[in-house]
Amino acid sequence: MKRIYLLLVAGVLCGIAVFLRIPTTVFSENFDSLKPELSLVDAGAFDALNGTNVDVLGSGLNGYLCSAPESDNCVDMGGTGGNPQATLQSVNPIDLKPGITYKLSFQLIGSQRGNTTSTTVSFGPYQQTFELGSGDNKSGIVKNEPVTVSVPQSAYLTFANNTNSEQGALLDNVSMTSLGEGRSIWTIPLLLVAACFVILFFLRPSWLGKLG
Ligand SMILES: [Ca+2]
Repeated sequence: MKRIYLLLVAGVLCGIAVFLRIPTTVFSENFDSLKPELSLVDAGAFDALNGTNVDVLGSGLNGYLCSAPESDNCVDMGGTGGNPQATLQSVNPIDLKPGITYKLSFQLIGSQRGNTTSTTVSFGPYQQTFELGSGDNKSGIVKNEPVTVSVPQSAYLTFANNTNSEQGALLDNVSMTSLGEGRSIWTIPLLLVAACFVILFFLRPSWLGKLG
């Protein structure tokens, strides 16, 4: 066996170990732990801003409107009474760092009640407006939309209803993961194996010969 191969293998293993990353969940809300209720100024990990309100729909309260792919509870971006034109914002800002890819997912579906809705989603550099027909359960389904920044910033995730109506788009399954911060569980084992190859490299050639 050529000894230099040992170093090459160790180098490759170290490279894999250093670049191996796992996604980390930085935000997650499916509204399912909330009690379905009308005219709420907060909904789980979100607050309704500026005196607006939302409805949490679910079992016993129009839960049938939370159509697939949504499930159990969802949020009606048009609240009830007062100012129903909701601006729903994450309670806490999320720190965004350069070099890390944040992947945003959420489900916005049409009102299911005959009217068209418009909802703007903002998060750091990401901004998108979704015009959804009543039964449109596809156009507002966003999965793993990558968001990156060039300078560090702290950003709120915001869903803003653009129409003054009590029948808004329906929101569910909001989540965000970051790729680039969390180490894989394989990192340490890979580094240990690489270290073994380096040790073999420094063994005396006569010893190594006995290994084949
Ligand atoms: Ca839900």
